[in-house]
Amino acid sequence: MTVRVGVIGAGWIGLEHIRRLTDTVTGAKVTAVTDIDAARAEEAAARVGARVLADGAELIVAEDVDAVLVTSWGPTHAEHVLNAIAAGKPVFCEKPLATTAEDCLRIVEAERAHGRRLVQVGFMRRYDAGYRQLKEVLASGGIGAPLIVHCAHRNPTVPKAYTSRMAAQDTAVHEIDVLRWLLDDEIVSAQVLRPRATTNRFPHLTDPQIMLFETANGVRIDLEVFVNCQYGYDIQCETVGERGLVRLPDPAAVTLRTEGVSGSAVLRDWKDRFADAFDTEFREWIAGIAAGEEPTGPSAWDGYAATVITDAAVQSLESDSEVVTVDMKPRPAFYAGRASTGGVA
Ligand code: NAD
Ligand code: ISE
Repeated sequence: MTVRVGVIGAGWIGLEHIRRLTDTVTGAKVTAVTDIDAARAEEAAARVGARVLADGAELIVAEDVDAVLVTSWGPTHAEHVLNAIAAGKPVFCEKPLATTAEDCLRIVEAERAHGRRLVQVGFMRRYDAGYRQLKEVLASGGIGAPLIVHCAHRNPTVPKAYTSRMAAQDTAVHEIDVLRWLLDDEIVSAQVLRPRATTNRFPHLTDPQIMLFETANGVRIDLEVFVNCQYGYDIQCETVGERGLVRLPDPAAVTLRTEGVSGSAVLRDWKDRFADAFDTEFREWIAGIAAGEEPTGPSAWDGYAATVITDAAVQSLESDSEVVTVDMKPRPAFYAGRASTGGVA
């Protein structure tokens, strides 16, 4: 069966995923595209022989659309995801699921009322080979109970429109999701500290930030978010357990010795760092739909949890580094009994 996908939002990541679904993932075909920028939609659709539809609402109910991909701006996600659930179609939504906890809960409630999982959120790190190895070590008890996690999320630079809140909402949200999954534990509090600021930042931006999280089991997480670090795109994650530690591998790269220096290049871009993870994420999503199965990737509940935790981090940043308790509703049994593991138990 070929899964016919309709894409809402033909911007940067929309185009990447259209290319991925067309060239890399077998069993998928992009049949419809919409964008509020009509020229973008026309161009994206023409490349893959899809048709252009007027808006998300029309695309979601189209007869030649089996599954929906939402890659529009964050504040528009909730409307499209709710429409897809109403139409009973699987929907893959790039992060964030929605920009408010209330909208995330509306999606959770709509999906529960539907009675079957339809929603998957684009937290692609669960599909990264290195994170999957980390997960296997932790789940097998290879280092004993995890106690402390040290992380860093560094980008060479960000555009001027990037705000201090986005360090949590746009950037740290990936660690928040992947750590909940890696540790199989819930984050219960957040605190954001402001170290000395880089002189390479824009005047409006608090950069770097140190985010401290605590989990229900008492694991302490420190995460450095530094989005103008200049030197490259660098993702670090090290978990210290009772009997050892396990560290996320750097992407494979040759070692170069030249001009008196030995070393390897650091990637510049998250698109390259997680390209394989995005491919795997879409292969698994499409294969599941083709087999008539519920999605196994990050769920609407995971999307809700990530939004509530990033809200707590933003509140801490904006309240002079208070420790903020995460105000999360209890997880409904509907999600407890369903996979949201990205394929790894
Ligand atoms: P972008 O601005 O390049 O593209 C968004 C596109 O959506 C634009 O073409 C815009 O015209 C269109 N659009 C906006 N509202 C629309 C609507 N209601 N209907 C149809 N089209 C609409 O942004 P982007 O960088 O591609 O990001 C899009 C989403 O993907 C964001 O939510 C972002 O957080 C997420 N994202 C995820 C990752 C990741 O690592 N998983 C990386 C980048 C972006
Ligand atoms: C971007 O929006 C992403 O989602 C990337 O994965 C992340 O690494 C980057 O910091 C964000 O700005």
